[in-house]
Amino acid sequence: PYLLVFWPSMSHLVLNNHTRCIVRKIDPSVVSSALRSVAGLPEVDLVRAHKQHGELVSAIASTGVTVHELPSDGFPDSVFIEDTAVYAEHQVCVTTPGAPSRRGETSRVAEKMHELAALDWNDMGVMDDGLHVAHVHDMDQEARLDGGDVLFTGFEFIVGESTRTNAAGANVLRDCFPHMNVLTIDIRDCDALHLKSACSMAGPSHVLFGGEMGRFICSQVEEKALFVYEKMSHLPDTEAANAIYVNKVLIRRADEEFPKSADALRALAAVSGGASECRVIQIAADELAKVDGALTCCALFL
Ligand code: CIR
Repeated sequence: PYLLVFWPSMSHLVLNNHTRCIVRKIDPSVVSSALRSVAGLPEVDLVRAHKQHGELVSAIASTGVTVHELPSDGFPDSVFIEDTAVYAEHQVCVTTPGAPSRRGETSRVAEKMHELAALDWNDMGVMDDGLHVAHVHDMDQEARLDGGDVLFTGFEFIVGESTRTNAAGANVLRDCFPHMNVLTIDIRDCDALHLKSACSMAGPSHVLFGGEMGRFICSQVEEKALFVYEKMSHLPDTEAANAIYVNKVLIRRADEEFPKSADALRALAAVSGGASECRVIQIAADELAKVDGALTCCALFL
């Protein structure tokens, strides 16, 4: 890996300039029919799930982005909108999710992306290059890609090859973003669903990892990444490492949900660009976590 001198400020620019976020309502069928990797956990409590999701959406809105909320369209997992598209630098790649039951989720998301691209992207005053939308299924019928397996660090993509995302999926990302490094990590032997089940960006040039799986991903990043990241933080709990950093706000799991990680979580704001610069919002999200939902999976930032 090598370090470009302008790298930290580039990452800062990318992570702190989001203007829109697309979220999706929770479908009531999440209780009976959402995919879940761990059998035997209690059922999702729909009332609590709505409350926690509402708090997350409010936290997202407080970062200054315009929030667009899509209907759930009867899909049990559609609230996990992150899996249906990847965005970076004016380019959207609508995915083909790995789970067959989730493929129908993409049409509503694609429709919204095309609407934004056609109608008002250029009015945002931030970008002058429009918004481009590509579809994985147009590029490779065999490719499978879940957005939860894609970590965009600001300069390169880190992609987990998982039970949901295949090598062809990572290749489509390379085609979609030809000027960006796409490194892959085989996580099929790990015990969480997606790459971002155990890592996320906690600030510009600051990657957060959690648990055993996080240690493995971290070692792979050190070996394979094109860039040296300024901070690599590690938490004892895998799930606590899934946080949202956007526009100088860190939205992360609540202290009381992960007492073992609480001290390290509290320290994050200080390293994510200085405590005064980074506002922290704690969110409890254990309801949707019963069906493998993390914080990042409920939002698509543009
Ligand atoms: C699934 O198994 O597809 C959903 N129950 C959970 C998806 C979570 N997605 C994410 O973290 N990106």
